[in-house]
Amino acid sequence: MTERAYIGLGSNLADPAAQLHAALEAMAALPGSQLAGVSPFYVSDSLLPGQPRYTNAVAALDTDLAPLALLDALQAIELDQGRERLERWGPRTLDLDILLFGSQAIDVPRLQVPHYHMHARAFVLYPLADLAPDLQLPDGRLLSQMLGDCPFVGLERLPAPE
Ligand code: ROI
Repeated sequence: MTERAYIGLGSNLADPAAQLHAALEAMAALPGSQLAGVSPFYVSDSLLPGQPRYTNAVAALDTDLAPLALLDALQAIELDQGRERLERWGPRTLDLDILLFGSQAIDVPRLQVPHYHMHARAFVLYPLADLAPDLQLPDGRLLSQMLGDCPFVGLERLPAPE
């Protein structure tokens, strides 16, 4: 069955915008998957002090992959783009998070969907709303409500590339 997954992308090392573009190309090439949309890119300070600023975006991916197969594929893309897991929450060349997977709620050790922290992160919610303003989470929460609780502060929306 094809499901629409929303993937959060983030990078704060090694030309972050180029990292995001390369990741989008790799995601578009995944088996049984089609890139259905990409938000604008946003730049913001790291939630942790002392790190370079992050570039973030959200992509919509229509995929026949099962959730854990998609997770494997996204982690392979992260590794391929030089991600090293030096420290938890450390700076990274590429972070790919499954935010939503259709209307499924998933809670296994490797994967929790909806992503736990998305409701509090402007750099996830605003690009997600660019793609799907009327989205509803599996538990019934409306994206529009979550936006109301998460001000657009410190986010800089980059102009669309040519
Ligand atoms: N801060 C921003 N702005 N964007 C991120 O993607 C991001 N990712 C992280 C932490 C370190 C929590 N801060 C972030 O993992």
